[in-house]
Amino acid sequence: MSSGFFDGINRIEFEGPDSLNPLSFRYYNPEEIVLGKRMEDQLRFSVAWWHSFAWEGTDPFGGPTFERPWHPQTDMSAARLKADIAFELFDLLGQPYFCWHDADLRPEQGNFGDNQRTLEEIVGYIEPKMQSCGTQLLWGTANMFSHRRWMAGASTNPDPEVFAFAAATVKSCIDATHRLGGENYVLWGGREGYETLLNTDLKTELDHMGRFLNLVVEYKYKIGFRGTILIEPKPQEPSKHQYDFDAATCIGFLRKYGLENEVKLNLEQGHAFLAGHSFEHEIALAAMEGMLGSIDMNRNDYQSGWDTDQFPNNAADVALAYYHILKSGGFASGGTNFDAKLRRQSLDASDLVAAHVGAMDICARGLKAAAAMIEEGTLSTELEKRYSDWNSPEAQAILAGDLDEISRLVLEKDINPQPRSGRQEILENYVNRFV
Ligand code: XLS
Ligand code: NI
Ligand code: NI
Repeated sequence: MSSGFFDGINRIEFEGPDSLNPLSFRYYNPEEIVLGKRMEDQLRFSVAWWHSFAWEGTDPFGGPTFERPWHPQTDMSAARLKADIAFELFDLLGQPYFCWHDADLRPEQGNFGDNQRTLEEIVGYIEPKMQSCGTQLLWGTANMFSHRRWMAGASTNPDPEVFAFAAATVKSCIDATHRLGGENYVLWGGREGYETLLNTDLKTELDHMGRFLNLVVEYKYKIGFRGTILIEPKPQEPSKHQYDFDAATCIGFLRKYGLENEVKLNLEQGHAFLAGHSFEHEIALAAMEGMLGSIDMNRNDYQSGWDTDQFPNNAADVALAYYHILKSGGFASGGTNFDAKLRRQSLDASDLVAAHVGAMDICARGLKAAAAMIEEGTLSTELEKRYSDWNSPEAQAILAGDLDEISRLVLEKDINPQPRSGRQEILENYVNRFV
């Protein structure tokens, strides 16, 4: 029985690029084969429970704007109604995956025992819905940043009781993820960082964060959870500085604490932007190290300097992200999670549907463009050409030499390198043929 929230909206169908129906897919055709796989299996779309259902439309200056039937979210009957409506959206979109934080699923109870009990209760409510709807869990995670107990960090908190509370909370969330067949488990450390170095012992905090992550990995094996553990880089916001600054910082952290073969990265477009990187930079770097796990596909506003979490709508940006994902072999356990929220004036149920439809379509366009660039091959050929001089035995001898030998070689052969074009505009023009 439907809740009526989406009344008047039918299941979204693929109608092709000429369709004028705003609630249809023009590019996302789940069955179409892209680089040998169904498009749905390449993209692995996921709806984020927090932005789409838990967030009430607040901003730093204003209260809730949405007034959904399940607001305020203070009791378990609201949590169940929210779940009913979430699955109605998954059905409308034909959504293969979703993601949650514990705090999105059920109200905060104020103590660990009740938090764990109500989480189990709502997981028991969701489980049969997943079976009938066919939507799977991409990842679960713990919200260890909203409640005031986390204000000075979770695993990096100076108070050992907060570390313990965080460990117990993550255990309950991995248990729930495992029970629901989740394919990954995410840790994003919004409060794992600092406001001021004046009160912060960097070494103690980082060592505790490293120990915490090792506890998580040990527990994963203990219960036989087969999903991938992911951490999510972000440079700042809400903390002034966050330890998981960007992909490179996270990779160094994982190596330091012996986790480089156990943990991968969940990369978010808006976070890359905040770190002063492009999204494809973060993806290419993680992929190069074999640590690309999953992506949060949203965008930031170009004029405001914070994480505005908007739905993606730029085919060119998205195409370059998927280019690097496909180049690295595509997603394994990861997927494309829309960690994106409506604008707070977008009040209608149709806005929520349209946001996802548009995002899925733009990602499908980007994916197809990326696949076409790979199949056509010019970018790869150009890249190989640019480095091809390194293939000669003389060039390899340079890498094997010492500084004395190399300097003799430069003198003997009178080496005097002539700069060559980087061909950037030609390559950019090439990419624009596909997007
Ligand atoms: C916040 C993060 C968060 C994580 C999950 O900026 O993107 O939503 O994805 O905790
Ligand atoms: Ni984010
Ligand atoms: Ni995210």
